[in-house]
Amino acid sequence: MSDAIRCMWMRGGTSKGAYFLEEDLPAARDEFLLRVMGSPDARQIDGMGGADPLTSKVAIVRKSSRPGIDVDYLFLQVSVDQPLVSDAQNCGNILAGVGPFAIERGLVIPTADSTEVSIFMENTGQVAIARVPIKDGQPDYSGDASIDGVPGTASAIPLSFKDTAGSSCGALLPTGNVLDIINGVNVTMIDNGMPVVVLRATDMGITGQESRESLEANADLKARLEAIRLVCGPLMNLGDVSEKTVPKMSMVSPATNGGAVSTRTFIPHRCHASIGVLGAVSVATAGLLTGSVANDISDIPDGDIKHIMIEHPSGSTAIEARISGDGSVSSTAIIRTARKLFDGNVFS
Ligand code: NQM
Repeated sequence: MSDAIRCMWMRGGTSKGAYFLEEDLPAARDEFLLRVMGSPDARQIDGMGGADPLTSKVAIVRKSSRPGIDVDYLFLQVSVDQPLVSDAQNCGNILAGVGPFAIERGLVIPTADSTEVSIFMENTGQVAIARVPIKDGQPDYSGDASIDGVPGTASAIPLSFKDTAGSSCGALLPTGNVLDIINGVNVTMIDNGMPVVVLRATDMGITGQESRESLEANADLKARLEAIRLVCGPLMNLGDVSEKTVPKMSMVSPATNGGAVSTRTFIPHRCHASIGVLGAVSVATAGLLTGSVANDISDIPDGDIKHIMIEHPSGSTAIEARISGDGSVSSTAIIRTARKLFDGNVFS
């Protein structure tokens, strides 16, 4: 293959990847995407991928035919070192680039100085609303918002989510329990937009303040996490997860920088440099649930609109959670930023 395919490279939140219009993709899609990223290869030397799961991501976007929805977004994770392209998870960071991309490609006509883009997330069948700042009829990427894990500032793109409970697992608590014991370890299996197994860091023999590098070098910890994950997958209605990137494994400990809780998250075989958007929403939700492994160590603010700071190796991520009368989370929101990095043709 050597065809030129139209592609935009964007940073979305704390991730980076290739954005395509669905109509531009060849029929042998997965084979093409593996060639584009340079997978499988730990260094992705023969492709555009950044040798990290967070920079080996793809968004496929098309105009939506669903009532009230502007665009449909399919997220694909291209494995770095295996010949795998997976749609088994969503990505709230790459989502941050979808609104600007849709405007850049003319799928959404911008209005005034900010435009709302409604996005159907095909991986989980749910809707997100992105508010994209506009200048001179185009997305305005420059601004003064900063997010931990990304140097410098850019314009804020608020993302809001509704009805994310049970996105992939069918229920917020797929086992019906707020706490289960797997391989002798207390866990909370939860899905509020991203399937996550929440564990206490101390139960896994770490403090929860270690660096990404030192956790990735801890072979014993990684083996224990993976053994627990493989048991949790079927219990979370995800089937055999040995070749899936869900559930994520988030080890929690008390916050040390004024946040609600501190996290170290495996996604699932590399430790996240920060934490995924929907992963953070799921961990924040676990912190709200009495009896979960995160509840008694999370410092949750009062009120029906809560700003919950999830600490991670690069700083923290603030989640806004709206609580309904019955105490459940009715909607969540987060500020992300995005940047157009390249627009042109990619070759396979
Ligand atoms: O949880 C990484 C990321 C993600 C996913 C991952 C994400 C989310 O940081 O919504 O954004 O967990 O694989 O891009």
